[in-house]
Order: sequence, then C-alpha cells, then structure tokens
Amino acid sequence: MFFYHRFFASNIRKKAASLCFLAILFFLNTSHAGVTMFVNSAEDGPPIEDGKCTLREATASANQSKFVNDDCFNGSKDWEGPDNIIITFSDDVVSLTHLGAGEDNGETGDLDIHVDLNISVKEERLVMINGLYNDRVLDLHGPIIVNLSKLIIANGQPPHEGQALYGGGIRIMHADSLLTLSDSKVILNRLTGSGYMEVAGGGIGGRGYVTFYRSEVNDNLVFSPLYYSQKLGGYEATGAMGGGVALLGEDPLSPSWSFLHAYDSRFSGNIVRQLGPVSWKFLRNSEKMYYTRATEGGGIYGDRAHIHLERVEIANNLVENMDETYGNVRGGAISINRHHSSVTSINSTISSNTIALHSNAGQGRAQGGGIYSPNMSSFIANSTIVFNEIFMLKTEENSQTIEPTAGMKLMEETGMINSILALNFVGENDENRREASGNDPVGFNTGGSNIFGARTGPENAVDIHLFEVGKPSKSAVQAAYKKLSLQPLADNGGNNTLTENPRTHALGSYFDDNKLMYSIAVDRGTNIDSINIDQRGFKRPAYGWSFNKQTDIGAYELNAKP
Ligand SMILES: [Ca+2]
Ligand SMILES: [Ca+2]
Ligand SMILES: [Ca+2]
Ligand SMILES: [Ca+2]
Repeated sequence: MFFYHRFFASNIRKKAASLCFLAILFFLNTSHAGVTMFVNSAEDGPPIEDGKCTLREATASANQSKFVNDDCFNGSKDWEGPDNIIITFSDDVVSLTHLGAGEDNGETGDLDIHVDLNISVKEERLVMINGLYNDRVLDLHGPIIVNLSKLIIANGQPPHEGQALYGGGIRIMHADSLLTLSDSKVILNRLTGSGYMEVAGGGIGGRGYVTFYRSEVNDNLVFSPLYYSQKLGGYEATGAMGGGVALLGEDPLSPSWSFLHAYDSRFSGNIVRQLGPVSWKFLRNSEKMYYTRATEGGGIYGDRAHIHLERVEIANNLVENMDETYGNVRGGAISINRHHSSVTSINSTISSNTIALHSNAGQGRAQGGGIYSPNMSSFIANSTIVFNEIFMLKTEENSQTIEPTAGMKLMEETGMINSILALNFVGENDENRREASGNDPVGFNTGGSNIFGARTGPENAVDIHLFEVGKPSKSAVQAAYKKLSLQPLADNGGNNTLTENPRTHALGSYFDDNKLMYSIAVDRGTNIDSINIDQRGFKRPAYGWSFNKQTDIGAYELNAKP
C-alpha cells in the first residue's frame, strides 16, 4: 500500500516539525513556574480590592505581570513563565457582566489574553464563561500558549467591527498561537457579519495551532447578511465560513499554516447561514450585478490548514444559502481550501451534515455535503461518512451547478481505507433525490476495504460497491440501507467524563430468508496494526461473524470491548 507509507511519512514529518516548535516554546517557558491564582468569586466588574479574586482580576494580573490588587495574590510574584488560573468558586457560571466590547486589554467585555496562560477548574466539573451575547468570550493576542480545561465557552457574540470578523466564542489573532481545549465545550456562540468583510468561525476563529481533547464545539452560528456595494453597483453577501471552527492561513502580510487536531471530540449542530440577495428578482430585472462569495464549512473551515481528526464526530452541521448564490456552497461538515492543505480522518464519523440551497444555485457550485477538499493530499481510515445531504430547492435550466457530490469531494492523492462512503444524497424531493456519495474522484487512491455508494468510475476488486454505475434505483438504495444496517447516531460508549462521547453508528444485523446477517461492514476490513481501537477507544479487531479477528469497516467495531 504505497499511499499508506507515503502518508505516514509525510504526517510524521509534519508532526516532528510541530513537536519541535512545541519543544522550543516549552523550553523557553520552563525556567520559571509563573504565578498561580485561585479565582474564588464568580462576580464580574472592575478590579476592586474586596477580598474576592475574580476571573477578570486574575486575567488582568497575568496580562500585566503584576497584581492589579492583592485579591488574587497567592505568595508568588514570579511572573516569568505561564501563569495558572484555577477556579475554586462553587458557582457553575461566571457571566461577563462588565460590558464593553471592542477593547483588547481585558478591562471590559471579553477576557483578552496577552500571555501564556492556563485556565482550569479545581474540581472535576465544568464551569461556564458566559459572554451574554455582548462580546466574544476569550480573545487571544500575540504568539501565546493558552490551555483551557473544564470550561464551557458560551454565548459569545462580538459586535460589528467594520472589518473581517473572526471567532464568536474565541478569537486567535496570531499565527504562532497554540490553543488547547481539554474536557471543554464551545457552544452557542454567534458571529454576525456587518456586511463588508468575511465572517469566519462561529465558535472559534482565527489562525494558529488548535487542539481539542475530549471537547465539544456545538451549536455555534456564522451569519452573513447582505449589503449594498457601491463598487459593485449591486448587493453583495460576504464569505461565511466555519460554523464551529475556522482557521485561516491567508494573511497578506504573513501567510502561514494553521493546524486543527481533534481527539475524542464532537463538532455538532453548527451553522453557516448566508442570506444571499434578499430581492433577487428586482436585482435581476434591473440587471444589476450581484455577487455572493463562498459559504463553506458547517463544522470546520480551513484555509491553508491541516485538519487531523481521531475519534471525532462531525454531525448535523449545516451550510445554508437562503437565496440565489453565485458563489461556492460547500463542505457541510468540513471545507478546506488551498493547495497542500489536508484532512486526516481516522476512526471518525461524519454524518448527517447538510448543504441547503433555498433558491436556485445560479452559477454557484454545491459540493461536498460531508467533506469538500480540493487539490490536496488527504487520508481517510476507518471512518464512516454517511447520510450527508445536498438539498437544492430549485435548479434552473441554465444553472451551471456542477455535478454535486453529497458525501465527499476530494481530489488528488486521497488515500482511503476501511471506510464507508455511502448513502449520501443530493436532491430536492423524493422525485429527484439520489444517492451521490462522490467516490472515484480524480486521483483517488484506494487502500481497499472501503464500502462505496454510487460511483462514476469502474468497479474494483478491493472495495465493496453497493451500486452499479449511474443513478441507483430506490429499491437498490433500500437494499443498501439493509446491507449496511447502520443504527442511529448515538453515544455507544467512550472515555469522556465531563463531555459527551463522540457519537457513532453502531453496526446492526438483519434477517434475510430467516438467516441472521450482520452489516456488510462487519469483519470486512483490513487489519492495520496502528489502528487497534475504534472511535469509542474500544479494542479492534474484535470477532464478528468470521473465525478470524477481523477489523470492521468504518468507525465502529462490533463486539469491541473497552
Ligand atoms: Ca476583587
Ligand atoms: Ca477583545
Ligand atoms: Ca475586552
Ligand atoms: Ca470485527
């Protein structure tokens, strides 16, 4: 398996480079311990010496490398090195009630961070930092290392700033930042554009190196309204990307790479919503120019980015264009741009993500209900990519919409092994809805043991093909549902304690002529030494129906034990 070795070699190089980077930063920071502060009050307000150490006082002290008053003083004044903020109050929520968005020193609104900082909770429980939809919650400035643990970052919403807007919950300003979230949630944050520049990252937005352990990025929103452009002489909606997370490498002054690594985590229920032209009929009649930029990445968007997922759920995210679009609408779960960007998905479930076009697609392109990722090398192993959908309410005769692919749009050097890419659909209603998973892209490089849905190319001997070439019949689709016997997305186990386990589709069974049949995914994978657990962290391969311990195809291993 040529691609397999090449993939791991390049991945190790990438990892080595990033570990080197981490090692250098670690070395710079280990000579001093930093200051530890215990936050004993869930109140918010200007710093007042009252015996109560608040989160804002502790953050301000860390930023200034001096105590703003004596409330958070705990014996040490060694400000060299990363500081630690540990929450000890018993409340479950600290609300950022000291309102005042648009300042970046942590005095009002969001908590701005300018130094290496760890924020955690003393006990094994989650504490919410509530942005009250007044400002974002956390704002990271400069090349800093920030570790967040046992926190819920919720209800952030920055005001319009008359410029590109990133990060509804957390913004990361510098390309050399490292943000790690462990046992944490980023939920219910919003990003609403002012109409002049792009909006990206409903939960987290910006650039840098972001890592998730046992965390959730759920129910965040990016919304792009419409504005009248004098320059274009028409209405324009801007780019809207990354309902959950958007990492951008494109900075004209300092182009850089961003990295998103996620382990045992969920990205679910995030939305990218683009208004599109409000009254397109009027605009069309007046023959004025109008233009909508890309709407992409319901769960994750990356530009000049590497996305690495292990034991991750990306489900029920939505990319929605409310009216006619002349831009690209793509990546219900993940959308990646730029040459040499990549997606790696191991033991992950990418399910039930949707691209919805509420009017006709114009000259736009709807692609990748699950993953959209052109011109890059990607690697998909033991992943389940199913039930993703491109929903198009209308299509016009003259529409230049290219053939939509509801599962995955990947090109060039995509390696795929032991994965399910099937039962992804394109269409508007029962009449024209069809299976269009989109395998066989250009340069597609199968490692074998995949289960594919509708295909455009020839059958091969190493994968399981559920359908013949062309549009599968309804009865063929029903038979495929039965053959796969995927159970509804559910928490079927895992190791997360403070957050929800990433959900999986359990593999079921069915009766055929009174004979018990297992899902076609059971025991039909290729055993790979380095993939010895499933998405839940349960040991694979496990015995299914065969006499050998054979790995199952997809993210879930039947009969596997913790
Ligand atoms: Ca105080
Ligand atoms: Ca700020
Ligand atoms: Ca602030
Ligand atoms: Ca098995």
